[in-house]
Amino acid sequence: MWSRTIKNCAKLNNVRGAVTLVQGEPNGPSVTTEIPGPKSKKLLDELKSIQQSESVQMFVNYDKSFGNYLVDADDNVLLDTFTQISSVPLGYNHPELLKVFDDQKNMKRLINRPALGVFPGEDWPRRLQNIINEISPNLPNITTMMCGSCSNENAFKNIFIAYQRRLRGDVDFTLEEKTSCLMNQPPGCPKLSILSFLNGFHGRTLGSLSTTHSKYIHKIDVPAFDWPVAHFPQYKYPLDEHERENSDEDNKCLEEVEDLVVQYEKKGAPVAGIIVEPIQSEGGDNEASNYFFQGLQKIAKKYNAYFLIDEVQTGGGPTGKFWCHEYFNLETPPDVVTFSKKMQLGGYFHSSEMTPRQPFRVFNTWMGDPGKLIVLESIIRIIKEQKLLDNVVTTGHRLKSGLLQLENEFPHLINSTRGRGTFLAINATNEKLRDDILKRLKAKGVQSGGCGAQTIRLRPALIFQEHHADIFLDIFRQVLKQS
Ligand code: PSZ
Repeated sequence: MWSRTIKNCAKLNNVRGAVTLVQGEPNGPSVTTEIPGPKSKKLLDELKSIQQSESVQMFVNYDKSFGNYLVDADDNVLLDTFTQISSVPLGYNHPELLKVFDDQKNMKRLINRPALGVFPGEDWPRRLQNIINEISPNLPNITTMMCGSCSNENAFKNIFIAYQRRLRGDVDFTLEEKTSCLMNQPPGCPKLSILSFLNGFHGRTLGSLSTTHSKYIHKIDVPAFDWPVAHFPQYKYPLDEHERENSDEDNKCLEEVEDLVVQYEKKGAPVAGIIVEPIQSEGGDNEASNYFFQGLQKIAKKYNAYFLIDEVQTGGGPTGKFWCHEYFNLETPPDVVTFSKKMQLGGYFHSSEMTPRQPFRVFNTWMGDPGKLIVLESIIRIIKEQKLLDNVVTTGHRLKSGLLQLENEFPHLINSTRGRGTFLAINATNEKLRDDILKRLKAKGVQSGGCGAQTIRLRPALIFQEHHADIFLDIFRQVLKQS
């Protein structure tokens, strides 16, 4: 079946005449068992005896998966519009990435994983500088980490450290600070806070979890910091028909942010930082206007709070710009931009002011991974060579206009198409219908994902082209017709 679909694919590309970004992809999805199929179910039983695995949807054959197509253990071929929770930039087994570790020098960077904070390789400064030159959102410094949560977590620490230094000046810590911090007490452990938004998601480690407010199951039973939580704008769609209400909504949310900042200052837990996603992803693909983000940055500046934009899910190109916040026309870069997912390793870009003055304050054993950074270098090269951001914009137009068309055809089932590039979403009229649609899309060979209460989200790879969009839209229409 596999070789047959590959042959068909070559024919299809000739017929359409489109430039194919990855040669040899399957022609389209093909599903021959229920999903999970018998092999996946057997593997699931095995895994269940070892660990909690209720979240597993299927087992994947990572040898056969290719381009935009995921092949499961039962040889079902699925068009992947979800890409491992938005973390696969160039699809599966990209031929150029497969070559990366043929190079023995690269292989040595992979197998000799250093404690980067103490024994970085001789090539490390050059490699980091290249990454900054290639993709930094106008911020001169980078701190590498492992995952999205630990990037935010360490960025918070970095913000608190910088905030306190600004208050204290460049003088030594007092004896009282040094002794009180060992007992988790002020003044060594000051009462500072990070302001975040309802429906935001910034990770699951203890600090980042205090800024995550999407689902109760992520948080329940776990102690949280008493940090301020503001409402994120909830827009009415289509945007051009609700301009006044949506702009009122922006102002209401901005006022609340400012009120909370003042309130927490009075309460003795000043806001040292504001964290926000450019598009709230886990919380339902909620977008906000440039005006809102500009206003947020103004408030941050007015009250000396650092402005952190979490690009863990939006970063790396899926919105059509490398960083989604490039759309916002901010008057200066944010103070911190965190990343992970499509970037392969975690970390954050930041201003020089944020760099701690003493060693070992933002630190851990690995602090990132040179092996992953080398993969990222190739990813960035391919994004540029193949103009993949242009592809995202082109495919995004096709997908978005297709979704709007479907909204018109099935207004009783779906509404509120939104998003940028191929980072798109649409609401079902209720949660049950949404779950049902996702299930039936999968049965017809489309792997997609949900977020928020009733949203279907699209997170394809940057190599998702118009012909993939057409396959998706066609199957989506079939599913809606049967609803
Ligand atoms: O259920 C989960 O733990 C999920 S599902 C999707 C994510 C996590 N996304 C992770 C994420 C994110 O989308 C944003 C905007 N910020 C931080 C994170 C945390 O990244 P990880 O999962 O790498 O720790």
